[in-house]
Amino acid sequence: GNKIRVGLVYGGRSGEHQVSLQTALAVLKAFDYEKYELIPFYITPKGQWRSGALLNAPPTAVAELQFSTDSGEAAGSNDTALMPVLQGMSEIVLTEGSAVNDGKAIDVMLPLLHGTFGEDGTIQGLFEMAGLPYVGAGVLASSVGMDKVAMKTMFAHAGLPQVAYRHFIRYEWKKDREKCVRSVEELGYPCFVKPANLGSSVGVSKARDREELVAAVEEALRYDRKVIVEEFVDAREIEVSVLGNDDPRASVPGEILSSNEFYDYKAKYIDGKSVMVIPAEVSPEVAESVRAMAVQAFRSIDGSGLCRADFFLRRRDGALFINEVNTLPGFTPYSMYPLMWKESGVSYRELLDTLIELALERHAERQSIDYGGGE
Ligand code: G1L
Repeated sequence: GNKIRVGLVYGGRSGEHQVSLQTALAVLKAFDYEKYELIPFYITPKGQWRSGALLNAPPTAVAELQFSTDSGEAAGSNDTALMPVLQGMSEIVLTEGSAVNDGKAIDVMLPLLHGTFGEDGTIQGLFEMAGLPYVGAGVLASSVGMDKVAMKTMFAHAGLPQVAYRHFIRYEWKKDREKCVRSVEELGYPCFVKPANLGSSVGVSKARDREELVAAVEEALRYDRKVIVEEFVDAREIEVSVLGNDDPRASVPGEILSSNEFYDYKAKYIDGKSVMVIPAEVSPEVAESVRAMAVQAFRSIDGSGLCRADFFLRRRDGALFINEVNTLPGFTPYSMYPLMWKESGVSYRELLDTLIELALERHAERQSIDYGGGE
């Protein structure tokens, strides 16, 4: 038929392996199979790629997405199994076992991967080299979005307000710790110490004095060679979903309430230990400026497809600061990003439709660019 063939990549060598599997299941359940056909690509925790058979209907459990054989890892396979998979993506389609090739290539890839081998622009680079359209941020926006220091540099250049911060690499810390400490102490205590990479909260700690600062930096250096330290602000956490390419739209803002804030709150959305309030209870003026800033932040990293922009709204004076953007936000139907769109009138299924359309549009535009390789 003339269905759009989507390759879904999930799993991967990261702590978010299970999250990715759960998200893949949710996404596969939401697609309109009258319009799309899906080819699943599962990356095992060891980094082996496994492609599954073409799906014309949604699976029912994550176990169906892992293609596990009784012997565990398939015999004779290893990480280099990536090569045929890549060829499969751009030319033919390899299905479970080895079998069928119906001669039709994949139209668009949808990566659902977190961490060092998926979120930082590497898989996007792989798709670029295979000549495949893919959903979401490109190589540059993905890697900028993965590095807090690079991201803050872009935000600063765009004139977006941010909290004060310092950063250094392991080498500088080892060579002149006093200098690093003095520079950080200009921020005052408490402060937040974080590895520059990683979207998640590993290696992140609050330091209340010099002793805690030293311990926090040593801890953060376990996860990255680059560390960032941020000033503490007593603030509300406001987020906005951004969707589009050159002319992106912003959703209504939402708020994340921490465990000590939501006690007694009659919340509509609860995700583990945090409560999501959508739309956020802010003035129309704050809502407007946070939405405009979210679009500016998306543009500042050269975003495409989507991002979730996270802000601090300082309690003392209502000042807004951009904290970060996430080019691969949580993406189950109960995650902040899709829920903010739902409250803005865009369903989960429509979101997937739009993201696929945006991926194809971006690819078509890039196809028309003259890279100087013609004869
Ligand atoms: F496809 C999108 F929309 F670009 C997309 C891709 C990946 C949205 C959200 C995510 N999120 C993730 O991959 C994850 C880091 C939350 C793991 Cl599932």
